[in-house]
Amino acid sequence: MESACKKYWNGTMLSRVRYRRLSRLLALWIAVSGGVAAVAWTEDVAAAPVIAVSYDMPNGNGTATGGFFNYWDRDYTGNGSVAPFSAPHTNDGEALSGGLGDLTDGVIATQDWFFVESAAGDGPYVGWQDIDPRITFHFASSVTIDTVTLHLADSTFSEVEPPNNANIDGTNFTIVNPVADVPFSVSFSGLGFTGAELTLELRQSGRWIFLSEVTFDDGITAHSISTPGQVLLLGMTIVGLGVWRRRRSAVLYPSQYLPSSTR
Ligand SMILES: [Ca+2]
Ligand SMILES: [Ca+2]
Ligand SMILES: [Ca+2]
Repeated sequence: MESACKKYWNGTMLSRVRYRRLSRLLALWIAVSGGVAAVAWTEDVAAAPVIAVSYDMPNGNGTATGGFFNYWDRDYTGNGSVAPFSAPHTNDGEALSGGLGDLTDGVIATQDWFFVESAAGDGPYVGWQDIDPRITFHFASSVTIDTVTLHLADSTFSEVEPPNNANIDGTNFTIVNPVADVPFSVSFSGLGFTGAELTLELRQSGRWIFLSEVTFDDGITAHSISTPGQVLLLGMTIVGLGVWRRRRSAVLYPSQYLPSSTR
């Protein structure tokens, strides 16, 4: 009879009650480990980009303003203020509105302007010579923006330098001219902007401003774990809890104390 009430645990003979207690603790450990590992498996996901649906600004300048090439937003999809109004937009400084172009096409210039620009005016930069460009970005609805990033030229030719500062939605930010004269990006974070329209104004240092892209992100960091990891860890937790509950009942009401008809 005694052997029916004993179990072996790691080579040691245990009473059924102790065995169930131990297995209950093991089940609880598995369940808790699953939950803890699920938390540990959680990864931060980068803040999401915010996409503009259009922007308005003065077109870039070119040979008509003394440029070596033409630095227009030539293929901008909206309207120009000078006939024939649609692309190609080949008029220095004309008002562009209602479209997208070089500043939001995902192409970030990594080379100095004289390698990538041309007389055709379809290079990746927009260049302004005698204008402090005021650029108004429009979004499909009210958005949250934490960070604005500008992708600018900083040329070995001193005629092209970063702007002195950027005014974003009424707040001024100083831009330091990097020591290296190569294209670079500069980000302004902690903006706390909410709205459907954001204005960016660049103030010249007295040189040409060359800008190839403007990006926005919402600064909201999401948390996620991979799907296989979720399934595995959730499974561990459920199975562990299930076994723990069964063992807990068994320990509360050990079978030897139950009427023989229920054993
Ligand atoms: Ca671009
Ligand atoms: Ca261009
Ligand atoms: Ca520099």
